Amino acid sequence: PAPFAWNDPFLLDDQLTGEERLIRDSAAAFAQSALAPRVKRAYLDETTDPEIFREMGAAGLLGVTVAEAHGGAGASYVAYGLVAREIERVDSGYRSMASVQSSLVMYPIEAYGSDEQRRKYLPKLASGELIGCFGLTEPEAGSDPAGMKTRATPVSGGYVLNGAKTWITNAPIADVFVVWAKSEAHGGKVRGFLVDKGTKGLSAPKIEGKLSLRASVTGEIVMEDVAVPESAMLPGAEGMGGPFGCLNRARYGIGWGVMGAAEDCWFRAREYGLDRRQFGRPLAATQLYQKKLADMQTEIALGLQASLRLGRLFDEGRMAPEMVSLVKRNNCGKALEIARMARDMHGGNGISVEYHVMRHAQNLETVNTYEGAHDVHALILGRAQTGLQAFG
Ligand code: TGC
Ligand code: FAD
Repeated sequence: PAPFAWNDPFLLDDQLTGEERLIRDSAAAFAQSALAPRVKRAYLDETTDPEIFREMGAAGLLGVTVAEAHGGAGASYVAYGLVAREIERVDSGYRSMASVQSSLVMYPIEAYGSDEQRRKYLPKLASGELIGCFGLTEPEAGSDPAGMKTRATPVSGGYVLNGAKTWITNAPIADVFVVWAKSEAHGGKVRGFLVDKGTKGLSAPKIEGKLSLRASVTGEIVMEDVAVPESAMLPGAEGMGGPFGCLNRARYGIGWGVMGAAEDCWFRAREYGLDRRQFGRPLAATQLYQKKLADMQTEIALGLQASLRLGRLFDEGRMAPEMVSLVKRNNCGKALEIARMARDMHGGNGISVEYHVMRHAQNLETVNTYEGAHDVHALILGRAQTGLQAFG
């Protein structure tokens, strides 16, 4: 029989191309050298250093799948997933910052934008000189974003935007806001607008007091008679397919990312159990402890294989959104269970920021909710197999 690699049971590494391994290794080096040393302080103080975007840009980690001609890295969806995994191994908030920039801001500009919009924004978003955010959720429209109230009213030469978005990653530090609104000039269909910081009537107050994802800043977007030119509208997207097209990419990256956070919890729980002795032997020598480690190993190995398969399907142009729901939902749910378990296995130490596992568990509460809550993805999958819509 072949030897068993306990920390890579299905030899994931073997299934990657040389380029994917290089990108993975450079993301890992960046995450461990630039992000890991900052995370405890950032989490405790609830601060986000905007400089991180420029550092990620310099490391080539923004816009991984965006074409080189548009300023991105032109790499595969698998490479993008591997980057998300390495960043989230440190903190889900850092992965959030990167995935919003790449999948929710650069992607729609590349996929739906005009040449002028691509030239104006993409190179600077790739370098991290500009920070982007994505405004879909509203105070009264979360799981049901089609219920949004934000309106675009046509005026001479452009539109006036009115409405409020909430729970928006990066908003308080953003330079460019991708905002989704119902356009009166398009029969009430949802259209995307690129709004620059400093536009009159636009503000983005920070949401204080989060107990999760504290290293990533979150805010509102308030729009009071915000006038934008016609050229601010994304020409290539009309209807909810526009924002959902972006969400497919971000959700896919989250599927990989949460496995990074889960692996960090698993490896830490294993180490802790080997070092910590009670009743005259290592905790890791007990049956219950080993069962928990086996559960973690199993779910992570399966979750990574699912992510890899989905990434390959993305790269072949064969992704169906339901596949993304299946992987986003399952990987988030399993990662959250694993992080809570790792917290328990660390005993009292598990509640300290020094041991990292409770920070991951708190973060994963958000990740399990945003980009489609766990149960909402169940309803998407339920609809796909019964033909019956259970949302309403
Ligand atoms: P439904 O009637 O199913 O569809 C309406 C239109 O949208 C199209 N569509 C999709 N297109 C592409 N990809 C998808 N995944 C799509 N899902 C739907 C669909 O074809 C249809 O098009 P058309 O042309 O026929 O009109 O939609 P619904 O209104 O019934 O929606 C139900 C549901 C549950 C699927 C949807 O609303 C949903 O996914 N809710 C979850 C909301 C969500 O994910 N919000 C995320 C906000 S962004 C965020 O959280 C960022 S955090 C990032 C970070 O910090 O990392
Ligand atoms: P609700 O929709 O009110 O759901 C509450 C609960 O009800 C959930 O458990 C849900 O599963 C359940 N539920 C809802 N509908 C049904 C149903 N039909 N049947 C059964 N159960 C149901 N949004 C953005 O647009 N951009 C961002 O950058 C962004 N970043 C975020 C960052 C953070 C830190 C957080 C917390 C959120 C962020 N979000 C962002 C918002 C996020 O996408 C929403 O919180 C999420 O979609 C859920 O919406 P909601 O909070 O309104 O919950």
